[in-house]
Parts: sequence; structure tokens; C-alpha cells
Amino acid sequence: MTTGYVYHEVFGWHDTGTSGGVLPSDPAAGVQPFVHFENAETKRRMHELIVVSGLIDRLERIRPRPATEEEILRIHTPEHLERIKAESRLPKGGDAGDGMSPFGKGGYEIAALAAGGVIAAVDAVVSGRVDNAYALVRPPGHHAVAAQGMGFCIFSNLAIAAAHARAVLGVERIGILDWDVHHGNGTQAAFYDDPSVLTISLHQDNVFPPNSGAVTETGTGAGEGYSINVPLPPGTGDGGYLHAMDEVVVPALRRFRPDLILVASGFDAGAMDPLARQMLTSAGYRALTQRLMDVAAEVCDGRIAMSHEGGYSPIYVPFCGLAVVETLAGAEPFTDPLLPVVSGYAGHDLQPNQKAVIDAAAALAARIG
Ligand code: 6DK
Ligand code: ZN
Repeated sequence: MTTGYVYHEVFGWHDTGTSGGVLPSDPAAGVQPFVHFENAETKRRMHELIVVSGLIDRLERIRPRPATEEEILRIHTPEHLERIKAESRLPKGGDAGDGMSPFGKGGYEIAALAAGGVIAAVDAVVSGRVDNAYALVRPPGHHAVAAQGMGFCIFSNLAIAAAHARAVLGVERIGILDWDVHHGNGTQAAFYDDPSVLTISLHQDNVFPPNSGAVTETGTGAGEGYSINVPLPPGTGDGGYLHAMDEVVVPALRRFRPDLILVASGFDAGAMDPLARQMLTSAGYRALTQRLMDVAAEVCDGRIAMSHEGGYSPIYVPFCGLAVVETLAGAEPFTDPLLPVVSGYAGHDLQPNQKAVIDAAAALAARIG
């Protein structure tokens, strides 16, 4: 198995600042300055574990290149692109659109490299240069919509890469799985009326964006039935996620038969994440990846490209990320020293409230095709 890997040090230079962001410092209100949650640390540490564990020697490095304006404009409005470019020239940078998604001077170039890095991963998979690929990019992308960025995202990296695959590489059908703990609203919106792209989002019920990602959001027009949402209750662990995989994701992909599978890969459903309340372990991420690879082998010769999204635990993201990339590469597992702790938490087995929402989404998956 040849696994492609995209990373660039400059992704760590995307500057989200120490004030502003999710809760701007406000001394009068007792809010002290703090480093933005979406900072370089979790991703840099994941890359360093990939190197130090030796996995890097098994990976085929793929050099990211900036997405062109034409590529970005397949998903975003000219106004959004021009505003990001203009704010990126300012000495203090700007914000992608919602006041919690700051970027520093030169942020446009880094965001374009992130989107282009995902395109490069998709190119390598579709051309057969690699069997599958992981793009460890930053800033993330899955919340950005046509006319603005939001939720720490500037451009919709994975949607831009999917649009490139359809327009340039001749890929007809694409299945997108989003396992970031937040709803993949931007990716969903990009293809909401498009039956050639199936989006499936597994997320914690109503965390971010607010009131987004209900099971009733199923697509529109010709795209009706080709958006699937699984809003899992807080506390969902390995058992609940694997049940969602077995009952919703795998059946949906089997029926849809995509030519390529893309993954919005966040690690904020991990058991130690500060921004959400799910309980995935590195073993859970490993099993999710293996099941996806099994169905990919059945339907699309194993073609999978993953794009990194969120994940905010500096200690645990690297072990979860390593587990995913190791599995893609068919490499021997490196030990996760935290696995005994987090897999010992009660509640990893499927719970009735989890089963209820998974059953509702499974009924949607059964309608495809
Ligand atoms: N607000 C993402 O991980 C981004 O999906 C998630 C953005 C969540 C913002 C909502 C939030 C807070 C938190 C703490 C205090 C105040 C407000 F796009 C990705 F990066 F992938 O948690
Ligand atoms: Zn997230």
C-alpha cells in the first residue's frame, strides 16, 4: 500500500492570534487573553509523531501547491476571494467572516496552499501514483461556505478538491465522509443540490454551527437524498461511532458506489478534546479508517483522500492522527500510551439514544440508488 502525505511547515504559520477568536479577551469581564484553540500545536505535534514514530519512511511525500483562483472560484464567490486577498495584505491580517476565524498577514497564501494541498492529494490518488493519501493541512475548511469563511475555516478545502476532481480529472461520483465532531456544513452546502456528490457528516448534535446538521437536512432538488447527517448525542464513544459506520456510512457508500472517497478528518471527536464531548479513542479512529478502506476496496479500488480539519487536544490528536495514517498505509501500530485510560471510560458501548439517531440516518442510506 502506498500512502501519500501532504504537510508543509508554513501551515503552522497561519496566525490565529492570541486575542479575538472564540472568546475575545475582556479584562473587565474577567476574560484573560489566551491562544486561539485553532493554533499550530496539535497539527505540528501530529506531524512530529509521524516522523518520530518512523511512519514517515513508509509515506510518499506529496508537495502541496497553492490552489489557483480558478480552483477556489469553483466553490467560492469572487467577492469572498477578493476580500480574503485584500485583508491578507494588511499588516494585521483579517477575519474569514464570522469574527472567530482570524488570519494574519499572508493568510491568503497559506489558505490557498491548504486547498491546493488537498487537490495535490486527490491528484495523486486519482492518477494512481498512490493508493490513498492524507493531507495534514491548516487552516481547516469544512465550515467555509461560498460567500464567507467561518468556524476557523477560510476556504472549503475538500469541496474545492472535489470540484477539481469532477471538473478536471473526470471523476464522476464522489462520496464525502466528515468525521470532524462539528457539522460539515460548508462541504454539504457546496453539493446540496448535486446528486453526483454524496456528503455524510457524523457530528455531535448541535455544537457548531448552531442549529446545523439535523437528520432532516437531506439535500434539495436533484440532490435530494444525497446529503446525510448523523447528529450523535454527547458522550458517543467507539461503539456508537462504529455502529454509525456499519449502519449508515458503509451501506450508503455501497449503494452510491463512488469513484473516489474523500474524508474531512477532524480529531475533535476524540476523548480528550476541549471543544466537544465525544469519546473516540485512537483504536476507534483506527477501526473507522479500516472499515472505510474495506468499503473503498469494494467500490472504488481503495481510492481515499483525507483532509485534516479540527482537533484541539495537543496530547491526544497526534495519537489519533497517527492511528489513521498508519491504517491507511497498512503499517504496524505504534503504541498509544493514553489508550488504556480513554478506552476504560464507561459508555463506549452503543447507547439507546445513539441507536435512535443512527437508525433514522440508516433509513436515509437505504434510499440511495
Ligand atoms: N466556540 C472545526 O473544528 C471548527 O470544525 C470548530 C469551530 C467551533 C467553534 C465553536 C466553539 C467556543 C468555544 C469555547 C469558548 C467559547 C466559544 F473547522 C474545524 F476547525 F475543523 O467551540
Ligand atoms: Zn471541528
